[in-house]
Amino acid sequence: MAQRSRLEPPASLVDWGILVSVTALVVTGLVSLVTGTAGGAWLFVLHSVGGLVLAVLVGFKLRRVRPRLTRSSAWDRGTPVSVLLAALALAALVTGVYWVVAGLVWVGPFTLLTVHMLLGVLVVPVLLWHFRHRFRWPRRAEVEREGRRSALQFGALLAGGTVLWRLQQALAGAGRRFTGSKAAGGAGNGFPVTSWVADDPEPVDTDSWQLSVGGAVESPASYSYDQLLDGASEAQTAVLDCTSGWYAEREWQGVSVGDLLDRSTPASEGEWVRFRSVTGYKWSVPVEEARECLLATHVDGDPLTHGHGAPLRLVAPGRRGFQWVKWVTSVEVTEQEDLSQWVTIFVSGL
Ligand SMILES: Nc1nc2c(c(=O)[nH]1)N[C@H]1C(S)=C(S)[C@@H](COP(=O)(O)O)O[C@H]1N2
Ligand SMILES: [Mo]
Repeated sequence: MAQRSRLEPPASLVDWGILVSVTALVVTGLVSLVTGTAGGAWLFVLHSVGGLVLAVLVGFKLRRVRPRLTRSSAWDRGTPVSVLLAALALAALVTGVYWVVAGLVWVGPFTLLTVHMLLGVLVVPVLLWHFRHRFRWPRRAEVEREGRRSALQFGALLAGGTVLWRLQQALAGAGRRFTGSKAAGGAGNGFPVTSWVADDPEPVDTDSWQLSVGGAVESPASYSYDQLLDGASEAQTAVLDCTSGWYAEREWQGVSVGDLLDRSTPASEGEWVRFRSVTGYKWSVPVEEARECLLATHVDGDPLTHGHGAPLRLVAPGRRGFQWVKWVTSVEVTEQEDLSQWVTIFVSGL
């Protein structure tokens, strides 16, 4: 067996360290997708530091299991699963680190960050499958004998990861938001057109299109594009920050959702506002927050292009891009949050 370095915890604790860091990475990674305000910046830091810690632990682990992998006589039924898991985890780590260093890299229609996300999510079922073959509780004797020393080793790893993260911030952090997103496009409509999965409708005919305001309101209403433009116009500067890793700070012009709601008088039990696209794509926002949102017809003074959601798109400051519904055709006040939105965003347009 290879000599263990001073910084290396015993085998079973390396494995448990890997489990803890993978769990932290999956949870922070997923929650970061719905985090758009600076109060959640620590999540992104934790995710970066966790990734660096995992890289070191995986290094220890690979060194340990290499003899078992390279000798075919040592293979068993669990080995292919282990190899698949190692490949996925390494690919997730490499894409994550490369994303941090290189920024907006496109892989066909996807950004490298989206690829990283898919790899990271795939790790979960393969890890559970790996457990069916290899799961073991930590050996008690090992914990008693080396627990204190291991705690120090894990502490050193965390500290090392944090220093590396600070260094990376100083070297490659410029031009990035706390979400890691990089600025894309210059002004106006010049930023990437993105749909979450399959939404790609025909251009909406502005002459026949209508916006309906309904649900739990006293006076439902319906507006043509011209009627909307005639109403009170409002402008807001806000950042569209897509979870695929880019952002666009723009001035958006359109109608205030608060004004629209006032004109229809929401019922007192209305707690949520659901914005629905012509494609079925939808998202709900608490009514007080929705009042501060904008339904934009224009960006930087230019009419929205079709790809960006013409004739009307939601501008929801502090929320991630996927919640900025494009091609909006209905605004409904509801009593409850519409949780089916989590399915709809994946299947609308299919
Ligand atoms: N109807 C609809 N709205 C949508 C989407 C979609 O797929 N369908 N994609 C969302 C995503 S993931 C992002 S990042 C933004 C992108 O807006 P853009 O294409 O104008 O850049 O729109 C959001 N609104
Ligand atoms: Mo997005």
